[in-house]
Amino acid sequence: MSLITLVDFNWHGDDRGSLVSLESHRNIPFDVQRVYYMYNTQPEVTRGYHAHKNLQQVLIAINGSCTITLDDGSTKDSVELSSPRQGLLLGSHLWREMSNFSTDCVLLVLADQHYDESDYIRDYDAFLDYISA
Ligand code: T46
Repeated sequence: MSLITLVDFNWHGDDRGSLVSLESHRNIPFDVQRVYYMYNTQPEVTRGYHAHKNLQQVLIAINGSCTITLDDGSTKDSVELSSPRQGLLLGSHLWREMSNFSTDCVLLVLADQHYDESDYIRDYDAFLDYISA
């Protein structure tokens, strides 16, 4: 089974441009508690290298593109995000890496929890121990 769950957002386009709306419990499957975004990430940089104990997120490349690789300890899957009309649903207990950022990439993230460093598992062996416990 693939670890990649993509959501296609409705968009409103006309001769003025395009608009996408994100709403909790409509096209975002949780209460949004936090929004953050990454930009100015250089193509040779890889981010992430962690998992979460209890966090749901939706990742959207609202400009440019990047690759997300997910790992549940036995399977690895990758997806390129390159559309502001599509989000990647990202649950807990998945090791994540982000790479191949285009120089113009803006990666927007909606999260269902406030920032909490104690929710992070930043060591891969500790992640394997955590999910097998
Ligand atoms: C994730 C992937 C997709 C904060 O102070 N508040 C925040 O809300 C976040 C997300 C980060 N930070 C601080 C913590 C670090 O000092 O910003 C710094 C960079 O964070 P980090 O190294 O965790 O960034 P990424 O890109 O490796 O991971 C981020 C999220 O942290 C993570 O939850 O799932 O994006």
